[in-house]
Amino acid sequence: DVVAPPTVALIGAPTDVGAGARGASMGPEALRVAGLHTALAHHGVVVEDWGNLSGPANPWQPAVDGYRHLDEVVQWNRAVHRAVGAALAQGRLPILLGGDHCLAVGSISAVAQHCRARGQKLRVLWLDAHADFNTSALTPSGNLHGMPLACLCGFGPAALVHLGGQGPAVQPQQVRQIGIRSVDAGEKRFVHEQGLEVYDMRYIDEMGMRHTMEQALAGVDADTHLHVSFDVDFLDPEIAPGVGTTVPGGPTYREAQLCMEMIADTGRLGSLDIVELNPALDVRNRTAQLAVDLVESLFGKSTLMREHQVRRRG
Ligand code: B3U
Ligand code: MN
Ligand code: MN
Repeated sequence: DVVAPPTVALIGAPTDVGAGARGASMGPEALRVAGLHTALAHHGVVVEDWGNLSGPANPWQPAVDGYRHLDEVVQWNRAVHRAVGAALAQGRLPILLGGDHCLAVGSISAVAQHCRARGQKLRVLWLDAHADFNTSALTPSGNLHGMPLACLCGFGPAALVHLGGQGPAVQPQQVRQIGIRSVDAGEKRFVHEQGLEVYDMRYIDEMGMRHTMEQALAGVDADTHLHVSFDVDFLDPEIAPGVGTTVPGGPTYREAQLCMEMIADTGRLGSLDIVELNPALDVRNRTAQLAVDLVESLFGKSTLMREHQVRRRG
C-alpha cells in the first residue's frame, strides 16, 4: 500500500540560551547549508521552510535559583510551542531546527497537545548522550538543556511544565532514551525513580542496535505518533564533532543509520527535533551534513533498495 509522503515544515529556532557553550544558535542555518531541504525533497517529501523564529539574545549570565536564563528559555519555548502547534494543525510534520535541547519542551508539549486532542498515542524517542533529566536541585550547571525531559514529565519551573496547558505534557512511560552515556549522579537516581526506559550504550554494545530499536519501538501501532528528539551529541564525536558537549563512545555511523532506518520502517514518524548542532565547533560543516544524511534515512532513504531486495527474495 502506498502511503502519501508527508509535507514537512522546517522551523528554525536559532538560540543557545539553554546551553553551556555558545554556537547552537547557528544550527538552523548550518542544516540548511548542508542541504536538508533538497535531501528531503529528493525522497518525495514536500518541504516548506517556515524560516526562523525570533526570541531574546543570550545574556550569558550565571544561574539564579538553579536555572540559567530561565526567562529567555521560556520565551523561546513559547515561540516553538506556537509554531510546532500551528504546523501540526495544518497537517504538516514539524522539524524543529535547533537550537539547543531546551527547545524540546516547546516542541514536545505542542506534539502532546495535538495527540491528546486527536486521541493518538504518543511515543517519544530521545536520542542523546545525556538523559536531560536534571532539576534545579540536581543540575551541576544550571543549563536548561540538561533538564527538558524532566520539565516535560512535570518536574521543573511552572512556566515550562505548564507550557502546553495544565499538567505534564508526557508521562515517563511514553519515553525511550537511546544512546545515553553521561548522566549526573542525582539525575541517575531520579531517572530510575521515574521509571524511564533507558537503552544506554552498554545495552547497545551488548544487544546491538537492531534489538535495541525493536525494544524501543515495541508497541508502536497505527494509532501512534512517533516523536524523535535527536540531540546530535547522541552520535560518536569521532563522526560528529560539531556539538557543545561531546561524550566518547556513541553510536557509529552504521548504528546511527540503522536506528534511523528502523524508525522510518514504522511509518509513524510524526515530528522531529534536530538539536545541539554547534557549527562553531564543527569541521567544515561535517556534522551538519551527517545530520542531514541521517534525517534522509529517517524519511526512508533506504526504502527503495529494501523493497527491491524483498521482492527479489520473494
Ligand atoms: N548533565 C549535564 C550536562 C549536559 C546535559 N545535556 C548536555 N550537557 N548537552 C547538565 O549540565 O545538566
Ligand atoms: Mn540533549
Ligand atoms: Mn546531549
